[in-house]
Amino acid sequence: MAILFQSTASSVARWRPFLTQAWPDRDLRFWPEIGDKAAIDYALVWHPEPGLLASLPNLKLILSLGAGIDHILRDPELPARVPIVRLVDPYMTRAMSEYVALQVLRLHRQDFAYRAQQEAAEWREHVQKNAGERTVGILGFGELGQDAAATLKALGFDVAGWSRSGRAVPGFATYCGAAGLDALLGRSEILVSLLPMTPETEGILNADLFARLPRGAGLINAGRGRQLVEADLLAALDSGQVSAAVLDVFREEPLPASHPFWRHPRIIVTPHVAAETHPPTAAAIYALAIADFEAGRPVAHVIDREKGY
Ligand code: NDP
Ligand code: OXD
Repeated sequence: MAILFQSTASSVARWRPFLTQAWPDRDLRFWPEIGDKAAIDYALVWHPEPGLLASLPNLKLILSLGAGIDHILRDPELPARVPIVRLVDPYMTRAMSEYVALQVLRLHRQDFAYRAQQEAAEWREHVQKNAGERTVGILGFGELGQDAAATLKALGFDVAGWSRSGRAVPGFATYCGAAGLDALLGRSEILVSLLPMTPETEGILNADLFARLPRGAGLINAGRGRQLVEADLLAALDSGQVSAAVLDVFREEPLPASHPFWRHPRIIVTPHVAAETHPPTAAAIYALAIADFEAGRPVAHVIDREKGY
């Protein structure tokens, strides 16, 4: 009954004490020293190499070391029968809301313009709206999107969300489908993407979408890098259709040093840190998931492979 932890070497060192505390009596295997594969029942993984999970003949549960599970689903040999659990951790959710609030305020308060003016020692005021006069549209209105929305609402912003189902969320206008996306984009001066990576969301942040935003809108992408068509963003920044962008996720990570985003005056790059997995709280969540599984209770946040998130 062993539990495998697979991630980078630095993550193994960071997680080891918390996993040992969560399961003092279990046989824990830390990648790459995994021992007898047949003994492994559970696997906690981040970007597992293709074929690894299929090579564990008695695997019962796959647990993602993040909220997203695209890093698992990309494996063509992924065992079809094994449930996949994604991470929903209030600690991480709050971290994402902090990030979104910081970046929305940066765009709302015209921080890009004032930073550029400081470089040029230029003293010049810009007309400033109040938060209540600004709509923030959130693509992906799930765990992270809804908490970010509540945080922004507390700051006074008008917030609306777009999701697959369009399910009602008290206190917010919600949209779904192509017509709903159109309606949301039309009113979003700041657009935040917190979408999971699926075939439907790949490339969704493209020229056509930017054209439907109010002119000069700001963009924040903390979902996944492959959702953004990078050349379309650069063109939209050049034309002024998008005034500035804050990007936390990229098609290629780490973002190559030669990438134009690093030096663009109206792009802020953060290195996929909007909401990092937090080992102390996450370890307790994984322990509960495995305990529920072993007791025959329903396990929370098992993903729907059909939907892809
Ligand atoms: P959830 O599953 O709780 O929410 C996903 C939301 O996206 C849901 O509202 C869902 O709709 C909506 N959605 C999915 N597909 C579509 C679609 N095709 N069209 C419209 N809406 C869609 O996920 P989380 O909020 O926990 O996480 C979201 C993503 O954030 C993760 O998958 C990951 O990619 C990213 N992330 C990034 C981090 C970072 O540090 N940058 C950290 C953590 C996560 P519905 O409500 O109808 O199901
Ligand atoms: C996640 C992430 O999916 O950090 O949790 O991107």
